Amino acid sequence: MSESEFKMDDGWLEFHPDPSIPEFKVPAGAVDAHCHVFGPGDQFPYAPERKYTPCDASKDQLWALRDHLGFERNVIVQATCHGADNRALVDAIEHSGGKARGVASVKRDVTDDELQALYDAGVRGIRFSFVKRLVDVLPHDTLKEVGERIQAFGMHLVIYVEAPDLPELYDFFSALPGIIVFDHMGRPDVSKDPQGEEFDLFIRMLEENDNMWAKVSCPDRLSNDGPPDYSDVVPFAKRVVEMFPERVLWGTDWPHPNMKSHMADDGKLVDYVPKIATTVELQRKLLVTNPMRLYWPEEKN
Ligand code: 0GY
Repeated sequence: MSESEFKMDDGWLEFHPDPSIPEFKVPAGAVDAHCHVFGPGDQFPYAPERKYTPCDASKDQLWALRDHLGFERNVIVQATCHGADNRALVDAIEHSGGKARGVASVKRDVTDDELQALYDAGVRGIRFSFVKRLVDVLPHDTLKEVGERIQAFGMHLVIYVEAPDLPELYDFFSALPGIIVFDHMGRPDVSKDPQGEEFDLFIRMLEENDNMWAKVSCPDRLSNDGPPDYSDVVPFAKRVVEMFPERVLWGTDWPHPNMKSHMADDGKLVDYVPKIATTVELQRKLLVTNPMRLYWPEEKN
């Protein structure tokens, strides 16, 4: 199918209709630790404040992709297009047969009962976006307050931020409690040097804060070289995987919301994994041990 055939009216692309079967066989028990469900919009409406409208992407389509790629579990992450309405996310987790857990978004006035209900449904993380094009207000105060409160629930923070904004947020993030997961390695500009000043700051933050984790996901969002190799992103992700093998996660990002440049073939994204995690041991940590430790800690593996 050509790109134009699955391009939506507003320019955002729909997910790949026919992803390839990956050549890389993921280890048994692998977790796709960053993916989404969207809508369906007539059942679970998109947030009025959203900055883009995604294509509907149902839980059943996500389970089909999981099986197609050889994964066993999913961590479903709330994206900004659903705002703090986590109903689609919770519905998916509750219908996953225990094979999915979640990362939700909440407002500052979330009650303890609501946090407990999210936990009981399978939510283990709360996400905050500092990506300016996606939110109306940067959530410093909410993050600080909610970040403290979720510790008692056994939940962790997930932060979406872009590299140019890290210098001014470095001290703020470093003072936050508990585990903090950074989406997509803090979105480095991969036209820069992977050993250069900008990415060094992200690396230094993880070195200085052993409560911080990174998702080495989304080469398709970061790459200028593009598919199928995403070769310009490889040295960035490889560096993180090798320096912090116990604190990295990976996910497809299906259905790749808000993408206009190209739509990733999810099978080829899986084939990217052995380029950044080059040994069986690193692959197992990235895809199994680490996400299980964070999202299913009660299951020893
Ligand atoms: C974007 C939009 C989002 C991205 C993600 O996981 C993601 O990459 O959710 C969002 O949160 O709405 O343009 O990066």
